[in-house]
Amino acid sequence: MMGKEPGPVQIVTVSKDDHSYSLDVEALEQVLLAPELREKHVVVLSVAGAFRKGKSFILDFMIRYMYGKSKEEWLGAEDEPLTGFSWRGGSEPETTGIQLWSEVFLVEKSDGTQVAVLLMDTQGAFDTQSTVKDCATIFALSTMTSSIQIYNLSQNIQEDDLQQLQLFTEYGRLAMDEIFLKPFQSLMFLIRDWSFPYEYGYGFKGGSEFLDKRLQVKEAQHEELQTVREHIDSCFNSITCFLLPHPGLKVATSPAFNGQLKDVAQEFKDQLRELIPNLLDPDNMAEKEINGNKVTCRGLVEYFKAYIKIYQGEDLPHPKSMLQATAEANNLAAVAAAKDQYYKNMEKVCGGDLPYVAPDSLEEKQNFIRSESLRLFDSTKKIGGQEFCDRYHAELEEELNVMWQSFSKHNESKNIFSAFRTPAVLFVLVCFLYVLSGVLLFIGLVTVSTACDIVLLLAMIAMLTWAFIRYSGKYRGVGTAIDQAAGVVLEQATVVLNKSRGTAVVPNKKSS
Ligand SMILES: Nc1nc2c(ncn2[C@@H]2O[C@H](COP(=O)(O)OP(=O)(O)OP(=O)(O)O)[C@@H](O)[C@H]2O)c(=O)[nH]1
Ligand SMILES: [Mg+2]
Repeated sequence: MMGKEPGPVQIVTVSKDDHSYSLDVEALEQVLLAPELREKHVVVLSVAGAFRKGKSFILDFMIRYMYGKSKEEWLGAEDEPLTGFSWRGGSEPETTGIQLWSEVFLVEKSDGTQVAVLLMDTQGAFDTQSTVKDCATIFALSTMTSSIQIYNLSQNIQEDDLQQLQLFTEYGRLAMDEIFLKPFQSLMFLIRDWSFPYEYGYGFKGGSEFLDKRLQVKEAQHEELQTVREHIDSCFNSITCFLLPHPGLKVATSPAFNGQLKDVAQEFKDQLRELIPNLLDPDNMAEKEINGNKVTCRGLVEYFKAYIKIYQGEDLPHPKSMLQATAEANNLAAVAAAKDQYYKNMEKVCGGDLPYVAPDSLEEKQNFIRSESLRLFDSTKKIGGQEFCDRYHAELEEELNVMWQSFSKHNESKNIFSAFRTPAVLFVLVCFLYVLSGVLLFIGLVTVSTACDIVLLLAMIAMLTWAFIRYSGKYRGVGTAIDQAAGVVLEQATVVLNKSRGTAVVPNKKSS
């Protein structure tokens, strides 16, 4: 970025059309691969959370601090507009994808080591254009690549804020190769517009007390609430909280407000003076670590490339909206119950060791059991509406068809005749050839009679081989071949018999 004015650099872009993500490697390398930076350990501070809640705004004060921290009044002049990451009023989302501040700040810790500080701004979650997957991906990517993640919330920590955090961090954890006990580093809940200073005072102290209360796991709590808290606790090395007061009505509502301090409430400015120097104190900032090793600027480029690839691929499951996920679970449970009922009832009719059932009667029973099972599915109350339900109904029908095929085959295999079809055919063939050979010999056709004997011998060998295969279960391929050959013989014999009968007797009646 030499020679250029520092500014925001877009490194991850989310496509609005097909919701795909792309990493601008060149831009990322320009930020991180400057010769004086590339081997330095990196601290990445990211701000993430719902859209339109002042994320870019607070980051711009951090940028001010980094440039003016040597001065007593780093917060700036009273009428100076606030610049940096693009922020603005209004209801429409502003920041998209992930942006970095082009200038990486080199700071020195008290032990003399230098670290590179990178500021990261992210797209607001739950805006009008992004899917749950988009939001989860941006949040996960920024959590995975940052050492300090600031979770920007408005007014309070609500249970759904914790649930979203759980979903997003889980999505991040899923993409990591190995699961470490604590996959991420530091998380800070930044509560904006804190309105209850009489309960918990502004700043870190009140924040810490408030957080302890909110993240407490109690015996009496519902399991669901406990799991969320335990999950969040298991994901981060350290969790802190800061309560920030309301910045004043001009900041929140005036279209003409452009960041000048004179329009910002005094207590907000006071708390910024506590928050930002503390957050950006070189000794407080944890370097980015992956797998227990500190990451350099150069290493971070590689991690970015690897992580984005995972989110570009199709391997990860798609996080869904709460309604959709619940509807799916509901419908799947109903499908499972219906299938279970079908299976149990069919087992009673023709399962396991029960004797062979005539195909007609079995089909009739099956039709009844099937309609009962479909009725059970239809009568179960399900979330998600008719269209959604129809899809699972069709799926259930499909699965019942497959089960029916299998029951019907199983029943067929119990038919004694079909089990002994091959030996019966071979036996009749042997008898027939024996008689034929005798007759031929009697009328003097010795050669033909010998040929008959040879075929007879072959049929007997086939019969013995078949018996051996059935008994031992070996060489099943040969067994199938013998079955097929017997099938062909039977078919031909039937055709011949039918022909001779058909000309003499009634026109053939369709067998059922
Ligand atoms: N109520 C309130 N408004 C704030 C605060 N900080 C900034 N704002 C206002 O909130 C609006 C949005 O600020 P941004 O910084 O653009 O918000 P953002 O979270 O980055 O928004 P997106 O980039 O769209 O996600 C601006 O009008 C700010 O003046 C705050 O602490 N409380
Ligand atoms: Mg923004």
